[in-house]
Amino acid sequence: MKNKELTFSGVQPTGNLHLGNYLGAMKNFVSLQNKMPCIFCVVDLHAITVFKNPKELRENILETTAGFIACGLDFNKSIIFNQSSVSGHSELAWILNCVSRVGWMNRMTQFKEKAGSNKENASVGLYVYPNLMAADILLYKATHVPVGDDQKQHLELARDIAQKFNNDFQSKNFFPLPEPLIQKNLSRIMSLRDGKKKMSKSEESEYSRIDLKDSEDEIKKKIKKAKTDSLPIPEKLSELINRPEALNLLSIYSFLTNSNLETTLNLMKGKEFSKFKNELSDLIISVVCPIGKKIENLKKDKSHLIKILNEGTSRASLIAEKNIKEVKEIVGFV
Ligand code: AQP
Repeated sequence: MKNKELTFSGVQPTGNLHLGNYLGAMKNFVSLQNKMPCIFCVVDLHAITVFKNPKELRENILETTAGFIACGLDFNKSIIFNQSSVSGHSELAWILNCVSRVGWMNRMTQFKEKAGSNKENASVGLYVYPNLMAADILLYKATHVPVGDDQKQHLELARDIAQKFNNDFQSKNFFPLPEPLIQKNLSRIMSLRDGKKKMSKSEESEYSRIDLKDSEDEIKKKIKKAKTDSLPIPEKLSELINRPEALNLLSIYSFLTNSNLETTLNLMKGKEFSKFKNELSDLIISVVCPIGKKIENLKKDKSHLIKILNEGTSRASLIAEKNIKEVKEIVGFV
C-alpha cells in the first residue's frame, strides 16, 4: 500500500533563527503547507545534545515557535508542536538505536564537525542524534522532508534505517523511505566571516550570520563587515571558484530575488563589492525586518504560543500513538 504524502521537518530551538534557516528551510516549509499535510516540529530533544541552560531553552522553544508563525506557517493548516511533548519520539529513537549501526554513525560528518577535536567529551546524544532524527520522521511515516543541504546525509541515513527495519522485521513498506526536499540551486548559506563554514546559530561571532531579528542597522553593519576579496564581481560563474565569500553573498542575493546566479552576475558584473553590499543590505532588510518585527510581537503573548504548541501536540499525538503501537507489535513487545 502506498503511504499518504506527508511532510515532516524540524528546527532546533538553539538560538535565534537566521537567514540560512529561512532560505534553507522555512521558505520551503511555507510553500509546502499548501501542497500536502505538514508537521513542523521544534526539536527540543535535539537541542539538549549540547548542554543548554533550561531557562534559555524554554525561551528558545517559544522563540522558534514565533519564528515559524512569523515566517508564514499557518497553525490551522499544519501541525506545529515541540518534540519533547510527544513521547513517541524518544520511544522510537531507542528502537531505532537498536536497528542503526555503529559504522553508519561513524560516517556522519555533522558529528565530526560538532564534536570537534574532543570527541571523547561529546555527549552520547550528539553521537546518536541522526537516529533520533530518523525517529522524528518515521514516527509519522512522513514521505517528504524539506531540509537544507547540510542535512542530506542524515536523511539518507533515515532511509537506510527505515529499509533495515522493514527488512529485519519482514514488514515490507511499513516505513516509507522519506524523500529529501532540497531547494533547487540552493546549497547552504555560508558564514559571513568564512565562506567555507555554514551559517549557524551556535557560531560564536554574531557577525557570521544575519538573524531574523536583526535591526536595519545591524544588517547593514554585518553586510558591510562581511568578508569578500579585492576583485570586482565577475561575469562568469567559473570565475567564482575559489572565491567562497563572494559566491555566498551573490547566492544570498539570488535566493532572495528568486533568481539564479547567472542572472545576478549579469546584473552585477563589474561592480565593486562595496556598492553591491549596499544593494544586498537593502534587499535583506526588506525581507528579514518584517519577519523580525512579527517575532517580537508574537513573543509578547507567550500564552498564545503555548496554546499553539499544545494544540499541535494533541494532533501530533493522535498519529504518533497509533504508529508507535504498530511498531511495538512488529518488534514483539507485549
Ligand atoms: N546555513 C544554512 N543554509 C541552509 N540551510 C540551513 N539550515 C540550517 N543552517 C542552514 C537548515 O535549517 C533547518 C533547521 O536547522 P536546525 O536549526 O535544526 O539545525 P542546524 O542545521 O544544525 O542549524 P544551525 O543553525 O547550524 O544550528 P546549530 O548551530 O544549533 O547546530 C534545517 O533544515 C537545516 O538544514
